[in-house]
Amino acid sequence: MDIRTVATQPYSDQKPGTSGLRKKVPVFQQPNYLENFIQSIFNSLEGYQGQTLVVGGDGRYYNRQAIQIILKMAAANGFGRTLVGKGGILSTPAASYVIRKNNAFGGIILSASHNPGGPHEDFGVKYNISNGGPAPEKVTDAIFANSKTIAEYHLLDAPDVELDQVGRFKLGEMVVEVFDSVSDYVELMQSLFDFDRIRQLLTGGQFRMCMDSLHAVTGPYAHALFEEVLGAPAGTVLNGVPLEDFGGGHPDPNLVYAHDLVEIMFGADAPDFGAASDGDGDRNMILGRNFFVTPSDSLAVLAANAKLVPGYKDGLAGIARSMPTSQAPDRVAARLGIECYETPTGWKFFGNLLDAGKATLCGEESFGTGSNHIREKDGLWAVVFWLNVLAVRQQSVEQIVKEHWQQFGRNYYSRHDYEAVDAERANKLIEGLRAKLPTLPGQKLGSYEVEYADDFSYTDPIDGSVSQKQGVRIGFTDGSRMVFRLSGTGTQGATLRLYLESYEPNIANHGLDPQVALGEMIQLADELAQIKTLTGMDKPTVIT
Ligand code: G16
Repeated sequence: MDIRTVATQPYSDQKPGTSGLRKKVPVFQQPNYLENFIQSIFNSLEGYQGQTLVVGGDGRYYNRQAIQIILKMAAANGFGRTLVGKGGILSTPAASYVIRKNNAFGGIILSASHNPGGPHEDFGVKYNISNGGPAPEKVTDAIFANSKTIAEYHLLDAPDVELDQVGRFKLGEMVVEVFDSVSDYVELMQSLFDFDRIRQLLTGGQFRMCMDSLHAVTGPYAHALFEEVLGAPAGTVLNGVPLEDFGGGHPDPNLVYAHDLVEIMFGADAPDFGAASDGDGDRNMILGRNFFVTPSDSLAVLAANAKLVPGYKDGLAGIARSMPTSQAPDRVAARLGIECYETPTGWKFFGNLLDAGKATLCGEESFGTGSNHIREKDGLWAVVFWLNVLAVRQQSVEQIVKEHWQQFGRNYYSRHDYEAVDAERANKLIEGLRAKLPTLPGQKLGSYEVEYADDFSYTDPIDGSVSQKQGVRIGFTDGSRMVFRLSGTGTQGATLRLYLESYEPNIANHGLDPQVALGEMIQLADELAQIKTLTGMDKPTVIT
């Protein structure tokens, strides 16, 4: 078999975003586009000769074709072994675990996460390092730099690998192991949670749950975990067959896109517990009967109840949350006497804190929760964590969250997304805000007084690396905040995200709709940033 060196021209748009390179499928299908990016990844790495690479994706359209190309390129570039999920499928958390468990050099995960899939929808490529987590900025910067000067790539001329059969194959000098990651993942969950107690809850006849896999990657994992191992009745997992186009849906676990589940959980005779996860299985949404748990509250509740769960019974080293996530977890950390770290948006920023043992639980407002068991957020892990807490406390989701608010106060929270905005207008909006920042502190805005106004900058406490311009934040003297930033995961125009938060210590005021509680802030944000005028939109496209 021959290694072929192919001459190529650089593309100028291969800068990885918040979580890898995400583009429409036809962009990836341009001649040499995927190959350039993969070779740029390899070119930015050192010392991988003979080492192991993990490869898999969320099963979306173009997953299989991309995997064949990546395997042939890995073989031509000198990797010794690749571990590939059966059928090309690996959830992002499972990939992180497999990298760690096998001491792999790294992994390539193919996913555009919660974005739709299909011939004209989204695809993505992300490189994870040996700790199992997304590559930090210094690596993604190097990949981008390589992509701008690339002149050739290497590919093995060989027939396609059989992806649907578990086994060991040779591709040139490289060994390809196709394996099924479901049992590994179930074992990992078993090592952290009290499966006996959860099984009692799920088989006791009193408690019903519903898990919506949105026709994405978690289907096989969820069937095995909830129905086969934990004893929940067949049919507990909805939309559990991964499809290349996610059944035409938007595999994003929020109140807008997980509408089947929302109808069930807010309908008559609703189950006690509902959950959904996203395209690649790292996000989660938690619902009780007629009750939505915001991701920020979910992190805070899990942290406050961690001692009830075997894997975390010895306490937490610290908590970490992304900057736009609400400050509810900070209150729990303060009560527990541990640190709460505030990082930029992007799971990659948690990696160093987890590796250094500074944080045990991490979470983001964008429906991501996870822990030091791997280096990615983990949708099903969050669901099992909640089940463990429910099994021990024998209360409803709503009771648990409301008691939490009684103890810690309620952080009202909402995110307003304005999707597919003209990129120039979106940048103008952010630039306009940046220009106003120096004048804001001390100013009265409605009934609020600005305490600070800045563009978030983060210095990693472990390696000292600095990440600037991570979101415009305006903090008020009563602890309320508004944050503006542009998404780094979209593939069409720009997405403006407005994050709003206010703190309410008084139990008597805990029953408001967040849009009402945050009403004045929403108004102020529009006046300050001229959102309606500059986006040309009357209202957000998605509110979570
Ligand atoms: C990715 C990142 C998350 C981030 C989210 C939203 O999640 O891993 O850390 O919070 O994108 O990012 P943005 O606001 O820039 O769109 P996922 O699930 O898409 O991989």
